[in-house]
Amino acid sequence: MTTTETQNYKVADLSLADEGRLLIDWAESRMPVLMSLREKFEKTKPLAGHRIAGCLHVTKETAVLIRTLKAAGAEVSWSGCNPLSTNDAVAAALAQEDIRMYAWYGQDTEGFYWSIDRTLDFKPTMTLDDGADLIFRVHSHHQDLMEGIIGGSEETTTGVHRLRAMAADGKLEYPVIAVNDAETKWDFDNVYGTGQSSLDGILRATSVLLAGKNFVTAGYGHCGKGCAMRAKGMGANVIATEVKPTAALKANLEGVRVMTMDEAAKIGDVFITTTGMKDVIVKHHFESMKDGAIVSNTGHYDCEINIAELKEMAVSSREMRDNCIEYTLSDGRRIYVLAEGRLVNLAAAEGHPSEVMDMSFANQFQAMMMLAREGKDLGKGVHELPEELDQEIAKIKLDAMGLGLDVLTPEQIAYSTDYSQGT
Ligand code: 3DD
Repeated sequence: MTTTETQNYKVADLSLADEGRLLIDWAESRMPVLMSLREKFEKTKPLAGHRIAGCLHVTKETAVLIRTLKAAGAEVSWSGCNPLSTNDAVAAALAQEDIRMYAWYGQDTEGFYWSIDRTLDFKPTMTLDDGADLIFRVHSHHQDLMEGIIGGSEETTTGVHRLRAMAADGKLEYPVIAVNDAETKWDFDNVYGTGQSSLDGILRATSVLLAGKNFVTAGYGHCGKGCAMRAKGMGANVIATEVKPTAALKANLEGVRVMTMDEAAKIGDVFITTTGMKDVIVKHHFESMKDGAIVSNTGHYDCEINIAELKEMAVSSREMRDNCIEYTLSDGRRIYVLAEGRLVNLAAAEGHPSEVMDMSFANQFQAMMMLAREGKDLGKGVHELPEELDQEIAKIKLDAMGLGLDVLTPEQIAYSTDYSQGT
């Protein structure tokens, strides 16, 4: 693949920039919270003097976050956090907007880490991550930059889990804000975003009818629940597999059948893994699957479906459609893998809708502001955003949606702390 490269960017094709600008305009028209933050801070530029290195899926929504960080005064460099999630038109548009952009769809492993390294050339003062690959790269290959870094942020569940493990091991050398743990992120992005975008990816890659199909979600956490909810809405018979008793119980009480993956493998038509765990669908599951079974993943890394074992079992394979490879087994059964087992919502579609990323990225913006204000006072480790921020973000969203809120009267406020009034 030929790319367009200068010292300050490497993208697939700069001539796609016009298309990228249209996509970003579309996203901006549906992200009122971020746009209100941009309007609020573009004059005072509180992030002036800061250099933010980002490693997060390069989508039309991420472009709105990047533009907002820049409008608030920051210098920004960026790489994609997954080899298959970069929208090349958006990357091209950002490369023309004085953003140090190193991202292109279909990167190999070398290109992926080369891109991360380039984003560090301007010696960032803050890092912004989705999956902790950037923070981990700084710790493993660029310790010399640590002194100049005030702190970082982390977008996703898997990344926060990884950073908490690093901190527990005493290996996390600077403060990181867990954006994923903000309610206006996880309870919207992970549920409604993942639910809609994962089905979007499955349908773009297969165009199968979901109604009547046995739809198996491995995991019934926020993401799995979102996928189950949306599949149910499309008329699928939803099945959940779990390792956590309370999650399995919730699935059952919400009308989702619960069984082991060994059992689900025999009857499933469409599978999606949402667990963040490795080897969730493996060889003996493929051996049980029906002819025509479709497997996909929406977890951050591509470790949940053991494709290497499927490749060993298959006697042949062929690419049926974009992001859809057919593996034929020795007895003639065919199994379809979507997006090479990578996150199907971003690799085969456009990720979550702008409306929900609006709140996730408002939290990212506020995390950068918090680091600029008090990062030096935050100790090493994983930190949370202040809870009141959630209500602030949700209120801006509601206002933009024209949805009214009731307000507690003084008497009600007094009542809420008056323990003397019983039945
Ligand atoms: N993620 C999903 N859709 C996205 C989009 N449209 N732009 C950027 C990132 C996007 C990933 C996030 O959901 C992140 O919150 C995660 O992985 O948890």
